[in-house]
Amino acid sequence: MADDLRAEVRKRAGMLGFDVCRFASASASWSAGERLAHFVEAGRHGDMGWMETTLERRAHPTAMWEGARSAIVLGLNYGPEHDPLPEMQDASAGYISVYARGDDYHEVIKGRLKTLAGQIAARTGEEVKVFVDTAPLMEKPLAQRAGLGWQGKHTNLLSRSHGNWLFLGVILTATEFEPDAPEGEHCGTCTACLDACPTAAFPAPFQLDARRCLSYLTIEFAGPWPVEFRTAAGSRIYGCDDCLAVCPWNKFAAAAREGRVQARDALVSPRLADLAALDDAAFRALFTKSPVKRIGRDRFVRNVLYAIGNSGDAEQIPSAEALLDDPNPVVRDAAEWALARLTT
Ligand code: B12
Ligand code: SF4
Ligand code: SF4
Repeated sequence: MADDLRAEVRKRAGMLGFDVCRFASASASWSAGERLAHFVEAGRHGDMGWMETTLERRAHPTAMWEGARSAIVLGLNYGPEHDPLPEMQDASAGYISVYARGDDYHEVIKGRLKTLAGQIAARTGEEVKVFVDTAPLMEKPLAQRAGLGWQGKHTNLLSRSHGNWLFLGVILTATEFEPDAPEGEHCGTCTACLDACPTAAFPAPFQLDARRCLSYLTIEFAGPWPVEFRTAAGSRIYGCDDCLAVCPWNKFAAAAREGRVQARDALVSPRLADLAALDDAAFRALFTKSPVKRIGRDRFVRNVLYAIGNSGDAEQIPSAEALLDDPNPVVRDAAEWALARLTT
């Protein structure tokens, strides 16, 4: 497809607020599908049963949509104003990961992808489909192929120009666009992310065992956690940023331009005692339009109670006591555990 259409797509992507827009083949073969199969066979997806049930379609873009020829991969920078990790020194506050401090990125990105995809379809007359996170498409290997960056030893996609804080979105199209050059790997001998992980979730560089990852445990996993992870979680109550935040490539990162993904004050170092007291309605009100809302009050309060147990702060005891009779058994178990940690 002519270079002028590629340039126009890039320009329109920029106008829609995307920080990067690059092109890749969606039909060329890759090894990512085999690696995904290995990940699932080893059980590393844990309770994310949707990874197993969609395995075949997820393995390659053309397995999901036979007609896919090109991928337009978009990146939206959600960089924080400053290194977020020192916030965890305040043990009476909860730590919400940077990606979840503003509006839900799915909502922010999806509409813009649809707008851009509509414009491309109008120009090419060919079919397009849009993806952000939830569909059975491996977005990171596609982004690497398009040259947005590379999958680091922590398995996330990072970039020489944006560091580690990029949301990804993809448009698949039946049109053949000239691909951009893929990005190579620039981790070298660095192991900062592997060393920083509080739960040793990397069985090897470039591989993650999601079952050990605090992002999985706080967001995806509904049950009571093994004690090993409760203590390792510290004050992390939604997601985890350690492996991203320690990466030396963040020296090239800039703060997010997009206001909707910037942090809301209420979601930076919120008081654990306030969060533990949230009922369903107050939880929904606090997390309106936030991705945190998706996990529901019970799972969130479970996370808050683990953080209370780790706080070493006797003033948190009444918050745990107040939840000993909670209707939810996982919350009750977390309250008992937190209380035992603070009183024995
Ligand atoms: C499932 C999932 C998770 C799971 C599993 C994460 C994972 N690393 O797989 C959990 C819940 C843990 C998770 C956590 C997070 N997630 Co998530 N998640 C996804 C999702 C839906 C699918 C990812 C997937 O396919 N995983 C399966 C594994 C097998 O895939 P993979 O990581 O690409 O695996 C590669 C490597 O393991 C490697 N590999 C395997 N073996 C070997 C061997 C060798 C020798 C080599 C070289 C490589 C290699 O090759 C594989 C294929 O490329 C994507 C959205 C999407 N549809 O793609 C978002 C996505 C990856 N998540 C995202 C984010 C932001 C996060 C968090 C940062 C959120 C947070 N702050 O808490 C954390 C990061 C944790 C981490 N270190 O990965 C972003 C990442 C953006 C980016 N720049 O990379 C995505 C792309 C969503 C989006 N649209 O923006 N996530
Ligand atoms: S997000 Fe946290 S727990 Fe998960 S791999 Fe990275 S550092 Fe480890
Ligand atoms: S911290 Fe080091 S090893 Fe990890 S992704 Fe960044 S450069 Fe690669």
